[in-house]
Amino acid sequence: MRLENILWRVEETVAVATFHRPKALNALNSATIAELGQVLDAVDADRSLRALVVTGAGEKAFVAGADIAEMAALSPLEARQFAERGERTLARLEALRIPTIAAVNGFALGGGCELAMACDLVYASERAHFGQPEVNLGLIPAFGGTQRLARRVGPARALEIILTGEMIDAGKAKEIGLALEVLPADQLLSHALQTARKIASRAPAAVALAKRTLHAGLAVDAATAAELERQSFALLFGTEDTREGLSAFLEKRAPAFKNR
Ligand code: CO8
Repeated sequence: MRLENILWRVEETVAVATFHRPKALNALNSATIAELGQVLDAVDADRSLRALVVTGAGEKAFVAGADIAEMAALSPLEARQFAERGERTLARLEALRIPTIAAVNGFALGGGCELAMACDLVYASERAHFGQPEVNLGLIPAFGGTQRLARRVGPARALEIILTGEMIDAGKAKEIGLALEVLPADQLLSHALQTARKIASRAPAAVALAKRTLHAGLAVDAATAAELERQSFALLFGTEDTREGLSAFLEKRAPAFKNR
């Protein structure tokens, strides 16, 4: 992978993608969105990976939004293409086989807040601020923000955040369910990695199907969702790891999952 704006590292079975554009508070320009696409390709291709942590470089920002300087020059057609590429890439991130954790270390605004919400779990540092400030720029969220925020915090809170364009701090983000936990800045990444490693130690097919079933279920009616859940549950009985997990419990030993 040739990446300039995302730092990429793998620690055993956990990958860490760190957005790194110091001159623009890690804002997402089209090159960075394309690089995120490459990162997702790499995750898809590496079956040994079990979790992905997404964070921002530096002490100030997670990702301060889409790149405003780049957006200022867009025609309507180009703006549509930019929004489409961003939205599709975040939809791919959301649908990734392995769980994803956003470690929000600072400003998560606009496209940055949308990036965090495309991750399964969101942890925030005490320094984090979230917001959808697009209306201050004469814009609206366009990387899925209106929909994901409404689903995470309810339509009324989402509208309050989107229509005022004001930031909320980490404590408020936790109170409304946008962040799961607030951690001291120096403990954020280790907490995210610890959670990632815990997930990585569980049966991989069960983890992947639990995620997929939850997301698929949210898009359909309750009866169809229940049927999807039953099918996923049944499917797992064809895997060695499920047999191993059940036997290990009965034999009072730790399971040794092999991703089979
Ligand atoms: N894009 C480009 N550059 C940025 C961005 C950004 N989003 N945010 C900050 N920067 C740059 C600044 O211009 C500044 O550059 P320079 O040093 O060259 O002047 C540098 O980063 C540092 O920023 P500040 O000096 O402003 O730092 P402060 O600590 O004073 O303020 C803030 C920090 C509050 C985060 C402030 O920078 C800010 O308000 N940034 C913009 C946040 C924002 O509005 N984000 C939303 C963008 S819109 C969006 O994301 C829409 C998504 C859907 C797009 C659809 C496309 C069609």
